Amino acid sequence: QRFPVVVVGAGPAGLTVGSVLRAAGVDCLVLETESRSFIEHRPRAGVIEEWAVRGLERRGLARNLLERAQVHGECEFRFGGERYRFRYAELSGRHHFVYPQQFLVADLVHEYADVRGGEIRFGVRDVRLHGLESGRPSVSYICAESGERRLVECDFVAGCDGARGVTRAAMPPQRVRVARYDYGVGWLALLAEAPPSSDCVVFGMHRRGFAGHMQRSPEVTRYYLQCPPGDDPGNWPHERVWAELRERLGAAGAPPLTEGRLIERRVLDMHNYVVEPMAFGRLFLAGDAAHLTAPIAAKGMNLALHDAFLLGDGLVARLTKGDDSALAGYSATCLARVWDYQEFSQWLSEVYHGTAAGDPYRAGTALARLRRLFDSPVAAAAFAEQYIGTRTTG
Ligand code: RFL
Repeated sequence: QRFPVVVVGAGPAGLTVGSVLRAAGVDCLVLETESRSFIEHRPRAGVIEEWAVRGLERRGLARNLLERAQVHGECEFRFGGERYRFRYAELSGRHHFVYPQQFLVADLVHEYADVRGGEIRFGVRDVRLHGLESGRPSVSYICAESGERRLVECDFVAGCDGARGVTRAAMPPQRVRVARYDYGVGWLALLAEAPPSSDCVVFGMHRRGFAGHMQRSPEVTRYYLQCPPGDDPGNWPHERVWAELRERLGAAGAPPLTEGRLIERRVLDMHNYVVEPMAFGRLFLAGDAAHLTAPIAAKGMNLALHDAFLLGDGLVARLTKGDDSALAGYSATCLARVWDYQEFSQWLSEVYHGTAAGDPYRAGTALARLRRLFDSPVAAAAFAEQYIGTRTTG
């Protein structure tokens, strides 16, 4: 069997690449280890930057999102027992769209497969890439139904299989550099069956650790609690979670938290990596497969979409017009935004975690960064630009 493009992974990156290809009449095959139902119900991200929404809209992929997403232009920092509203839309002219990742994935699966006629094979096992440096690469996998190994020939492979995928490992170590950064903290990621307790995202900086509140839908709210890396979620029973959230998000005049059943409780160790370059031979990585950004600055899915727009457009230019220029510049263009977001994430991590670091020096500088946002209009404008991701374009 032969397809011009094989996309490994049906996350936001892979499905967007596939949809862009299908819209241009380029055939492709998407391989996914999980089932359709699993990926359409896997909760993760929820905050999408306006430029990414517009990118989806231009490619005909944002109809439901634009109808159903909440639009946000403010966030709130709580520290020293006080609340500080930060009105970033007033400063940047841009908003965030709150739309759970699984809804976007479901929309993209529908558009790619049901509307644009693209093929997805679910439940595949043991995906392997072959001949990436030749002009005729191929991908093989174990088929879910038959248990047999199948081989698909192609011109290009899009490695969109996320942080735990296999495509990154197909790049020879001597040809890529992997830069890593470990924040040394964990976050307990929670989903509560409860309406939001504020009309915007809330960040709590507290000597006991960071806490975050993010709307997902009228019925479900995401919370985060800083914890030791590798902590056991079993150490966090319902009562302890809510007591800690109340303490760390407490501030004068803040509305009380609306409690609810915890439907997700996972410990995420905060670390990042960046693979450079994001291409090897006929393989192009996109999204978390190429770069992981801990959810500190809510950037991961946005970067995945940015890569996918560029990769989809680049593959279309190459396969329909023989124009190689976009693919040649793909890695460098993506990495400019990736490193910009990495730096912001590192800066923001110190703001969130410095207060609880047990080091008065780090606590002092974290507080200085926070105060600067509220007493320097120039610092506030710069923060707004990075928070909403408007500086870099493409
Ligand atoms: P995904 O979404 O991980 O999709 C990869 C797909 O590949 C499949 N797969 C394979 N398929 C075939 N063969 C293999 N060998 C395979 N191995 C894996 C997987 O099953 C999956 O379907 O990667 P993609 O497309 O690059 O998208 C990246 C985003 O999912 C990720 O960056 C975000 O979820 C990060 N993130 C957030 N990003 C934001 O922009 N805003 C947020 O608010 C935000 N919140 C979050 C987040 C990530 C979180 N977690 C769980 C780490 C909140 C959390 C809690």
